[in-house]
Amino acid sequence: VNIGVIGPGAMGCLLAGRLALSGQEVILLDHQEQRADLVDQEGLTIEGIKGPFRIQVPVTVDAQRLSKADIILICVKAYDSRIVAQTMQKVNQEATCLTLQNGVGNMEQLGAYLPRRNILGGITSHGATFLGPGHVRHAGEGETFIGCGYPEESGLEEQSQKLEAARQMLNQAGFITQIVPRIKNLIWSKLLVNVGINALTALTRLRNGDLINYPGTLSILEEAVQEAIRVGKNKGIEFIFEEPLAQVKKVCQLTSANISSMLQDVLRKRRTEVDYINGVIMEEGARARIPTPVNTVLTRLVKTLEASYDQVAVWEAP
Ligand code: KPL
Repeated sequence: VNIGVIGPGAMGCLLAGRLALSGQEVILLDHQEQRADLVDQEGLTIEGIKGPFRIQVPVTVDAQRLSKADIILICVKAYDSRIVAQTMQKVNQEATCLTLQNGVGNMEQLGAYLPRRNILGGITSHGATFLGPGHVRHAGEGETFIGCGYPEESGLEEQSQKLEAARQMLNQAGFITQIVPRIKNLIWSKLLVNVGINALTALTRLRNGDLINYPGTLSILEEAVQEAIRVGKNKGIEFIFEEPLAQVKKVCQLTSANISSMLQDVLRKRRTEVDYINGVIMEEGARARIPTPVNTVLTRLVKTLEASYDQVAVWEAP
């Protein structure tokens, strides 16, 4: 199969690198010409698990080069999903589109522009840290689950063919992947993890594991996740973990040395995905009249942090 990966961030580079290393045909789409040229010439460097290795992958800013792709992996930040969907609408509507992005709302954005029968959703708990253009550290291994984004839009046979092709592609690259019938429950289950960890690490600059070592962050994490559980249950979400809060704490332990993706964004003074994580709980909570004070505060603080990147006051003790 001919694979397109959109977004040369930590996950995009990791996936493109490992897919290419396993002998599959991959092309990586970037939107920054200079960076694309650099990585196209120098290749991808992947450290950490199974690394370090360097692998040549074609990188382009020309979306047309994905017009023949059979499958496209969407690895941009959640706030860029719409522009990617609009681009692919012009370039290639036939490809299967797989999103493994963080947050809620990505499948919906893709489904607004692309044939819904082609949209697959998924979650992955592989940890990847961006070290520089084309340079990432594979920080932690985890499971990957995929499922149809819109199971009602196509026949069972078509769905299982698409899912099986995506699973084989990922498995061949060493990302052990399982197929599930309803991906929404998984996306919301992963959302709980990001609700508990991401904003708090971005605000405190702690690593994931430290959040449960301090009573202050531990109780904020617990309250944020409990609000999200209430909002999700009200929407009919069936969380895949028996004890979702215990699972979030387990992920803190399992990824204890990780710098969460939101803290990575803040350290690089980039926009974060808070609107698609804690912001979703805040908004869905307001719609359903479920109070979400903790997620509201977390969202507003992270938005303030983003808005004040260039205005950091440094106070010196007298
Ligand atoms: O998904 C993650 C992220 O950083 O976005 C976790 C699971 C919290 C790992 O760091």
